[in-house]
Amino acid sequence: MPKPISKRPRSRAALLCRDTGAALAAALLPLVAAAAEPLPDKNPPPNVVFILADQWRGSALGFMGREPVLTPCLDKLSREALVLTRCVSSYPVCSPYRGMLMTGQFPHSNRVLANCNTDGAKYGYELPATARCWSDVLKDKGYSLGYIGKWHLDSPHEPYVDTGNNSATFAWNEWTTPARRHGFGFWYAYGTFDEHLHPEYWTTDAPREQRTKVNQWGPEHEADLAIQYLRNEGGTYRSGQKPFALVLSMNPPHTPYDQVPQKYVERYAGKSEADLLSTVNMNLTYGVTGRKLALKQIRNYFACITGVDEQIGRVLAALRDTGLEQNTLVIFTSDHGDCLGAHDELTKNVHWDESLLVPFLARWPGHIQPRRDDLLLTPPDIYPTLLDLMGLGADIPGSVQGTSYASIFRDGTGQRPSSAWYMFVPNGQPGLGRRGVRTQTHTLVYFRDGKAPERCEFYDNVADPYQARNIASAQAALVEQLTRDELLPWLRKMNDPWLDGRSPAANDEGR
Ligand SMILES: [Ca+2]
Repeated sequence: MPKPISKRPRSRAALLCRDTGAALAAALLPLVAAAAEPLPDKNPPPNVVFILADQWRGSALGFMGREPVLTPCLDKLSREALVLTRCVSSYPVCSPYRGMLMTGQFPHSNRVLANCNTDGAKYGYELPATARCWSDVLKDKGYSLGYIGKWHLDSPHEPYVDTGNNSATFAWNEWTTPARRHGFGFWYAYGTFDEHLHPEYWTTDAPREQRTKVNQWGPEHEADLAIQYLRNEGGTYRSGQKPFALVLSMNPPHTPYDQVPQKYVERYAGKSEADLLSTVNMNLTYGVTGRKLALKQIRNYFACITGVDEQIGRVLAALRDTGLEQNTLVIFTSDHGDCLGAHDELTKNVHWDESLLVPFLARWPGHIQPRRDDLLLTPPDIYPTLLDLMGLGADIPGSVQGTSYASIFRDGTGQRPSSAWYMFVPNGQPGLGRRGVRTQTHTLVYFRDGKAPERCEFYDNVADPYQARNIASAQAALVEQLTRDELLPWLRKMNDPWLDGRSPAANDEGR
């Protein structure tokens, strides 16, 4: 309901009193009243800046005090934001995470069951053009939408685009047709492409054959563009009359880690590799191969993170300088982490915390109480939580399967999940792979390949923070309980074909 018009001059005067002094306000009051100029809504729709990194593990944040990584800009943001200390990626690899982020659905429902590439294309793994993404909702609500950076939600098709990571027989990168951009009117993006010092983009109007090739570190280039989008000089990037949502999707700290400006590597001068890995028990959780990889990569991994942190700082400064800070919801997170050799795992897409847990910070002054919270947020929850926070709860479509935790975001109140789910699906075998749960204290994972007997791993993450001792046999009763009370309800909720095959221990319950 609009407020009575007669009250508006008084509130304008009140504002002026605060900003410029009572005398000036009094002098201007008749003028303001006579003009009857419409005032901005008391609760104008918020803008959104969603910053997504790739392969940034949840422990690699300076303010968390767990790894000696330098993230001064996020350290500052953490004091102004809600920080989720146990945010779970659930299916910790690129396209499945991104599919869930955009649709609010589980992978079995949104058709992004594995990475988008030539193999995945055989099974139709890509974001459907018909999906109702949160960006589609915002577009219908009158938002201007911009997407900068990595998208990775389209299958490559022949003839493959001629980029460095596509060959004649196998491809990753693909152009996103305008019809598949889900409301993003400003487009400066690519599918997936890992030459970080020489990135390539398709612009809004560019055809498939025309890429913009850049000789600048990707995150820095993309931050430059994001800042221009925020400033919007001459209305070049978006409608100045509309609220906006901007996604800034930066590929680093994705491999190859050595493609990073040297100035960020130099921030770690004087520290040995052993210093940089000092918070990790190398003997307990690293095999020979893993230890070698970790020692080789850790400096550059941290350098990538520090460089991206600096770009985030630049974007946040531009938000402040343009006066947009107060009414902009800022989110920073990552699609998954990286084991980087821990547990002898070379990379991601596994159940270990280094792969599974991601950073998550959300800032909206006056609307989200800055604090730390151990909410077990999973990717399908982001869409409904975002819209609910923005006052658009009634516009969340029925297709969304995640849960809104807007009330927990605001002030910590509300019902919480007792676990987060975990999944890996081999291409074309939706009932196989791995399924599990991460609770506040434990990790439970089942492995099924259709050949060897099914097996299970179980970790006490409190007594054993490096997840080094599988206690599935010793704690069989607890495994059974968690399977029955946590894992199976998740699998039923997502109608997982895993349930049709050979069962986890307690799968007969409830059937
Ligand atoms: Ca990724």
